[in-house]
Amino acid sequence: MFVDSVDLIVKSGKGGAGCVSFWTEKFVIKGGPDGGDGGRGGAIFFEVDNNTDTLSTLRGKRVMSAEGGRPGEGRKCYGKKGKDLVITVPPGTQIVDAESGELLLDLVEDKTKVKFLDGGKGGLGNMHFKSSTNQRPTYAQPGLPGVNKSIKLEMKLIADVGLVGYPNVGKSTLISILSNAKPEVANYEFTTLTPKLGVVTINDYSSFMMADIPGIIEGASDGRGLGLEFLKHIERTKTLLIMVDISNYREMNYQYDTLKEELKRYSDELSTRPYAIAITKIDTMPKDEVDQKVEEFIESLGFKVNNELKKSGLNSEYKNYSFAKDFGVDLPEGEPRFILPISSVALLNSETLRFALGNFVNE
Ligand SMILES: Nc1nc2c(ncn2[C@@H]2O[C@H](COP(=O)(O)OP(=O)(O)OP(=O)(O)O)[C@@H](O)[C@H]2O)c(=O)[nH]1
Ligand SMILES: [Mg+2]
Repeated sequence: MFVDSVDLIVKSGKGGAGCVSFWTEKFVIKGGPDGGDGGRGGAIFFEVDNNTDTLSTLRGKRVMSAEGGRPGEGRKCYGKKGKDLVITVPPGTQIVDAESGELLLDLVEDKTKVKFLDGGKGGLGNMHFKSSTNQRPTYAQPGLPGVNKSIKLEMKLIADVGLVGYPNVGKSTLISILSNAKPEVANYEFTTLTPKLGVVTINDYSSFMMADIPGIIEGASDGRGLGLEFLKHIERTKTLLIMVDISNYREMNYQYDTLKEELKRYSDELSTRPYAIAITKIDTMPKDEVDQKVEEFIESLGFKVNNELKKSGLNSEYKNYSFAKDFGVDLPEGEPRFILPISSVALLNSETLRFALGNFVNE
């Protein structure tokens, strides 16, 4: 199962107690105080590591504590500091206060290491309490307690492109031909139950991350299907590739409209995320029919097809419908970056899509 939320109690270490001790030596009758300080308790750190991709290693752990500091000793010896506890998490992990729900840390960048809880301070030994009125203090400070905190760790996927579409439209098939990911592909709905990341290589120097996400259906923002679980995952993708299936029993306009609607109902921010559209499975009908359907679809959305561009189409066999930005004009709000008919089985326009997405995410 894909673990994306874990409850934990973390405890930083208690400080070691200060020591009460007096100097003893042959011929020294009443030596002064020489009790050393206790060591500081271990702190709790979080560290982001790209090589972990789930929170599953933390699953089942209820409490994680750092070591306490050692008590001070005589002869002015300090107690040893408690060992820090470093908790490794994948990028995209948020640490939320379990009681208040407040967001405490948002860990995104690889290698980030943040101190979350300080260890308790060690107590001062009695050597600090000598004064003219009290030359033999029998008092030393206790160490301060560590801090306990109930937290919730939540992981959200980070990807450059998130694949958004109804179940069975070919999302997993697309990621399997463009990237190194090998997700399960099958001819039924909800094959994909957990998101998968894949690296799409453009050339030796450039690549981007694509996320295959479970299918979304109408009502997802109310929790239908995999619902909110799903929407939570795409929140962290930089761009969206909305995939509509030309051969599906659901009309293309219906698929597109509900997808946009669900995104919008989930959050305003998601609905304004830059996006492009892929029309999938165009191998299932003759080319003329594909062209006609695609053009009808585009016009029904109120986007203007530019005939010049339509023909040039990035040397693709099927037309690439590029929009205003290619002329250096600002993209009108809500307009897709491009609309590209594809087939992942017959490999139509799949390389065109690879490069078009590459340009898109690098903008
Ligand atoms: N003819 C044709 N079939 C395709 C194409 N892409 C995918 N399929 C088929 O469509 C079915 C569903 O493909 P998946 O890639 O599993 O679809 P999905 O969108 O990941 O589905 P869920 O994980 O259920 O949301 C499979 O039987 C695929 O072989 C395509 O370009 N052409
Ligand atoms: Mg799938």
